Amino acid sequence: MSAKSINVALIGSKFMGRAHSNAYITAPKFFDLPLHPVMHTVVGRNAKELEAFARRWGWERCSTDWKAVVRDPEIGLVDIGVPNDTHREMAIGALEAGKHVACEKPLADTLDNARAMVQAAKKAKKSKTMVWFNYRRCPAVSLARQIVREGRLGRIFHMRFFYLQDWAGPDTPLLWRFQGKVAGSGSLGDLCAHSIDTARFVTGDEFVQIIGATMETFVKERALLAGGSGGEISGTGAAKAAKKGKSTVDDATLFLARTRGGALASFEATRLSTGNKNGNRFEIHGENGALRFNFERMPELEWYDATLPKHLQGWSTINVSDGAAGHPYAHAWWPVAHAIGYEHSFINQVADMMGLLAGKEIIAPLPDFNEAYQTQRIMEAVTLSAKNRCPVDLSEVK
Ligand code: SOE
Repeated sequence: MSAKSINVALIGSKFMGRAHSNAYITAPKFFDLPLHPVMHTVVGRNAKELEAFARRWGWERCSTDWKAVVRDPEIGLVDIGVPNDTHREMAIGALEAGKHVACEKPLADTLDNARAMVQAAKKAKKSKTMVWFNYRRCPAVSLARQIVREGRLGRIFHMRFFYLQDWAGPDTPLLWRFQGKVAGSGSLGDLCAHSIDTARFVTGDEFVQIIGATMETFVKERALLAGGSGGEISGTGAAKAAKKGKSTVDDATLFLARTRGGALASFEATRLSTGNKNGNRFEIHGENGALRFNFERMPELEWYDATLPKHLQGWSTINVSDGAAGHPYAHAWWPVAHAIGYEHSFINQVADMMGLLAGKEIIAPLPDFNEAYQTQRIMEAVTLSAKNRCPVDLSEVK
């Protein structure tokens, strides 16, 4: 099949740079893509490191000048995988150059910057935008959405989302993720953004009010990394640098919300829940059934059918890997119960991105900038609720 192709420019060569590069390499091998992603240019700050990255991951070119790259007439898709404070400038630059734009979550560091990105996207009529809320493309999460859309839960009373990590102890240095002017927020934007997006994705419900919220910075100061505040989570060795810097983000966020459908929602996100490594979890309780998911058991979705005779009711565990059963994305991967992992949520996303750009039907909706902006509004409402210790109606947050 002579699939058409699109030249991709990836901005970012750290954690997300690797996850996205792997996805561009692998998606064409497992999916029959209507559009082939060509790994044209990778952009980073350090030329020497970047050349090694490009060689390892198969990028044809590399550049330290993102402004020139987003204007390169050969580029069709610009993919932004760098810290949150640079999303706005890069995305708007790419949109003004007529490119399609993919951007890592959260959409931006601040609501104002996110809004500017949405406005630019609206003006750029020929450009499509996509945001990497990758957990939508865990097969179990997409199946949960399908089960809700089939009406099997009935009226939803509770949704409970918790994203529990424990990598940010006092020994973790002052990475960019702890600097409010770079990240915008800590656990809220980094972790809770996923939970908020997943809640809206799976239930199709919308938030009407943040009833109450609290945000906590447990570790007030962290060791400065030699050579600046870069580094990723993997750089969290016991940095015993003498100098320390102030952490200006939340380590943990908890909030309660009410939804348009009348459900009560509770959210918890923390980087200090000792023993939990990447515990992206949810429970959704309806009149006729319930769902449970824990990313640390990624292939599994737990289902409770409350319509069965009482003596037969109990939690069942669905291994969401059966292509013959129509499980989302399973057709592309291995035989049932041959588990896939974290990187496959990104590979599945590239398959859907290429489908979207080719105008084809895709497996799970891809959030565009406006969709991701709704999550950013909810994050802002949470921040206001925590700061002012009061309920915040979403109608007040434009
Ligand atoms: C760090 O908390 C992090 O890498 C997040 O930034 C990702 O979005 C999440 O998928 C894993 O944890």
